[in-house]
Amino acid sequence: MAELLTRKDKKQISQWIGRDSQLELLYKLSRDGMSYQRFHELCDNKGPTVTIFYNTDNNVYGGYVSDSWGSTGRWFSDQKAFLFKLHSAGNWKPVMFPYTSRETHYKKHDYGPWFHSLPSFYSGSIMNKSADGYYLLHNSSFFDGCGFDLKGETAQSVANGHNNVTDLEVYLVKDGLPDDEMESPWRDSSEWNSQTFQELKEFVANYEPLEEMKIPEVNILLIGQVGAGKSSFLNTINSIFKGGISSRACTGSAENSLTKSFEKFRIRDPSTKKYLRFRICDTRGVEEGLSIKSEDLGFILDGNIPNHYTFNPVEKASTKTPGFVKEPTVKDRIHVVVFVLDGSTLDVLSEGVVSKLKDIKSLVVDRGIPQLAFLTKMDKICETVNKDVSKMFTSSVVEDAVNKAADIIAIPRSHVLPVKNYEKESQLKTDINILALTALRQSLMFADDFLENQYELEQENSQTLNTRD
Ligand SMILES: Nc1nc2c(ncn2[C@@H]2O[C@H](COP(=O)(O)OP(=O)(O)OP(=O)(O)O)[C@@H](O)[C@H]2O)c(=O)[nH]1
Ligand SMILES: [Mg+2]
Repeated sequence: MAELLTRKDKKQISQWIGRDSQLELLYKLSRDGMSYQRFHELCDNKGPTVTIFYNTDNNVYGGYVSDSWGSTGRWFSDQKAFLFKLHSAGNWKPVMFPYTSRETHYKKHDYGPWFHSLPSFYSGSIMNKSADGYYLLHNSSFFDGCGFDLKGETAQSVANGHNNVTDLEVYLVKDGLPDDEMESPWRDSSEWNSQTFQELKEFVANYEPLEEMKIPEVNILLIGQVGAGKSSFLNTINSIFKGGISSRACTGSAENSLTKSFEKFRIRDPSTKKYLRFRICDTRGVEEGLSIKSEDLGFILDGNIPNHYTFNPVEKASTKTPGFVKEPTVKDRIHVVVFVLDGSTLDVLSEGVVSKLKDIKSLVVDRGIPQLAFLTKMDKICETVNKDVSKMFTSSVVEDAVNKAADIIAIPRSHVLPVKNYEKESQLKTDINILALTALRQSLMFADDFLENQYELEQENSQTLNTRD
């Protein structure tokens, strides 16, 4: 029977325990029954365990003990024990409640896994499954704060005030590689070596927009939530070509978007001193309230907004805006849109921001512009990637985040590219370069697809005109 705990949950628990751990399912209420005998048969003397409760309101919470369960009939005190919550009404909201004082858990032959503040079942409380298919677990002293620091939370905030569960699982905690590292990659990638880097760099350096369209460069628009790493991506690409860490666009964290204007950056290849044949267009971030306006965005996509235009949070751009391009041609337009998403905040992305991103997406779709998503800050969600960026495509945490981002923007998973921008580094790193250039190469290829469509359209239109003549 399938385990309910996700890889992300396991990773979080492993981080709280403080060492790389694998979790192996020992006891499962829905499989083994509400039986203290089965619980002790399967869990006694096995080693440290984590117990997870899944309540009927989609709250997931539990407890960890560093010693084995047993049947000796007394309370134990474990300073390494902790309680926690993982999901609140279906949303991932992990909080750990550390040990404070006194005893932490009770080991008796006719009790299930039993913590101070978090009981389960014992011989006097065992009931059958309810008619609705859930299990009524004991709930006196439930999250009353005894033994653990609940950080202001209560039974109400953690579990909606009740301990009726659809399941309960006990996992053995074993030392070992965190199981976010997969044996085979979830996406094929090139070798992580300097040859791959050079090939990608050459592709980008030699890129030319579709010849027939006769435009100097393609425009790649970066759009996304405030602080997602749009400006940092531009800096990352610029650093790669400059050969050292650079900071053309201002980056950092601020309550509202740090980038206030529309900037169409060009990048120069120092070896040829020539400008590369694309522009990376940086914009103000999407946020609730002072966000970039849909009308402004429509003008950007169509090529009406001039370079260096400063977004006005209260007034949208209009034909009276200085420099407004009244009759934009294909060279002024946006040729590919990249949604830049912060991979470390996908779970807490506000509904307001998600709905703004969806509005933007429909503007892009209406115009037939290809779309991609760059998922940044992968180093923040996966320790393995933080230590070694080349583990990006064997990290299950990254794969989960990519799938989630694809769902949010509603684009194919293969169009979501995980990246790691330069931020704390003082020197260039081949693996980071490979990721960023892979993302850029994909954007250029998509831009060419758009140009190809435009060219075909132009051809068809001129044929129609010729036939009429
Ligand atoms: N760890 C980590 N931090 C990143 C990454 N990308 C960006 N950051 C950091 O995130 C913060 C925001 O980055 P920016 O590039 O300014 O974000 P932005 O999307 O341009 O934000 P606004 O202009 O304010 O809308 C900065 O402190 C960056 O250093 C990344 O891949 N990993
Ligand atoms: Mg910015």
